[in-house]
Amino acid sequence: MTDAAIRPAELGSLAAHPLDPADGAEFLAGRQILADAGLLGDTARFAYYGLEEPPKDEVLAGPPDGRPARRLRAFLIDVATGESADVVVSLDENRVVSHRVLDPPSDGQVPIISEDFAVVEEVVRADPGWRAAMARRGLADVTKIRACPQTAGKFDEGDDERRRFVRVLAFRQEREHDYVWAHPVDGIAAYVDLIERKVFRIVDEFERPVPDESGDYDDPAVRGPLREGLRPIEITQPEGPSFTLDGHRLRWQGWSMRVGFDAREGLVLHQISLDDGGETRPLVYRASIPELVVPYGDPRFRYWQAYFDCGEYLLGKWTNSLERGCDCLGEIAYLDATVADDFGAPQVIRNAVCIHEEDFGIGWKHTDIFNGSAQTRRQRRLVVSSWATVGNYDYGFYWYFYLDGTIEHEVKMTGALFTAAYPGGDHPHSTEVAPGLGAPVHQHLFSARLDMTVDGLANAVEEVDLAGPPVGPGNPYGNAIAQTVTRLRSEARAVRRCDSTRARTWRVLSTERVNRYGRPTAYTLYPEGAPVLLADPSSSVRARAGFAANHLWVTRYDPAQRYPAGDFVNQHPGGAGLPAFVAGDRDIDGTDIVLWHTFGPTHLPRPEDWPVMPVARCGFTLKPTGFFNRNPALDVPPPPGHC
Ligand SMILES: [Cu+2]
Repeated sequence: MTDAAIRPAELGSLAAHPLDPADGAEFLAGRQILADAGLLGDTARFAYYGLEEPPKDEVLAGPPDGRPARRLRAFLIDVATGESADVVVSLDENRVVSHRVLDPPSDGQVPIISEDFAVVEEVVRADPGWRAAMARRGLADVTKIRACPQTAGKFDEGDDERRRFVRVLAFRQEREHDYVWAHPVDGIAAYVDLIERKVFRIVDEFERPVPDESGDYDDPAVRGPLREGLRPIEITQPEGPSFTLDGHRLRWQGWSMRVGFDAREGLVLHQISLDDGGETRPLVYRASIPELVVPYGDPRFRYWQAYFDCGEYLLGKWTNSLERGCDCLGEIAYLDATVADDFGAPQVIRNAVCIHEEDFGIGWKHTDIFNGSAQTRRQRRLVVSSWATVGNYDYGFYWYFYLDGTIEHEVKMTGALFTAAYPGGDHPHSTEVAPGLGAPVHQHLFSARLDMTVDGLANAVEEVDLAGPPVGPGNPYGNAIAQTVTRLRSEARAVRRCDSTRARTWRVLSTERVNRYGRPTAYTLYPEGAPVLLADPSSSVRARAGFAANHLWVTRYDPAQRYPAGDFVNQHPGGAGLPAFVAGDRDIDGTDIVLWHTFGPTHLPRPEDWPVMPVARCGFTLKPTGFFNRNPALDVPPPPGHC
């Protein structure tokens, strides 16, 4: 792409609020500032480009002149030299605000860029050593081998420290439509230096036959005949939906929020609040899933396999365009998203965010045996969702808002398993999912960043356990169940794990407001309690994904602390992010705090997950706990005409 193709739009930006995502005009204006500052030579690429959100106090105070201050952050890389920089530009002041050149051995590398994928395939196919290794496996025609670049992680590999590189696995694709995940070429990895554009090492440990059975589920011969008997389900809302969308501001049944988007985090929600009898009560200032790590448990030559889908691959950039009737049913409102390509040029993802409401079964119901009352109310929920495809997996991120004040986050995981040749026998690290085809065990560990504002900025966190105390004077018959409430007063003390044997939850409370019982208004985080990171404490991935070693972290709000594994995750040596954030052990009692919650499955693949995986779900729930004085859904009217 030539520079002439990229010009600031005539139209100007449409951003109306400081938290609105950067739009195309802004990306181009920022790009011009970077070009004028001499930072965009022919070999410069954007590894990240997005809104640099203003600090919270500025947003809450409102812009002094009524116009939001707009800044953009870019991670730039010179693909000829590898020099990378973290740059912030001010669109209002038309200048570069900060420019820091990275030192990759200590800072890490900027994320993978789109052109890396094409470069890698070209490089390995041209490499004589790799070609010879493939020929030995009977794969002489390298045009029929697809290269799958994987982030390198960080291991003690001597002089590789300064290289920007990926480790490349191979899959056979004999015909254009072959499903490559069915045909892994196992035992070999090529390490490709992305700057030198060459293979600098080949690890060739073993050879196994390439599994041959097709997994192409588009092929009727593979899929089999389609089942019959599914009659139509139509969802109609004759009076339209019950929500309103004004720019990025969404309102529904007392809920209010701003729907944002970022190339790294994907869907971001801001300023979630609830209207309670005419009063706007804040709950969450910002909610997102800023990291997702997928560490694999195969100890052989692919021991390094662990993807940080946000920090290394920019999950939001791979967001799908959704289709009404396929991805979302009912009365849908869509928001487009704008991301930047490698050259900083805006790319619009049409229908990136889906907003709709769903009937959700019974909300509450009671048949009273004494007064004869028989009442039923329907539950429904507002759904804000988006989907991203990162490599072999597809992830749907769903935020749900209910009539009773509950917030839920659900991730739906589907797509293709990452595969290898099955080693045979009963293998502890993988499952045979097709003849000779193995799927290694792995984890999907998400980090939710929940910048809480329960009835204001002054919040605190309590851990609540439920257990049966031993028989004694206070429990003579042994039937007692008691709650143990522990205030988590500092960051170090708030590094916690789930305990499902005690129904452990974490309560975020206001230190300034009480309910009619004199107790703090609160919301409670209900975790699922799946395992944290299973890698050994001495492992590289444990150092780099320290956040995933615990279910809960609480930090004092700091606008610079946005990413649980740190700003530059790719090839980072470890220790960044949450472990570093809490090292100062700041006070978190009665102040502006951020909750970080690790969740997600440990996935031992099943044959039923092949060739495409049925959606698996994970997530967490936030429920009002004395935030209201009674059931807030008592005012939901009965279903018209039926009950
Ligand atoms: Cu999985």
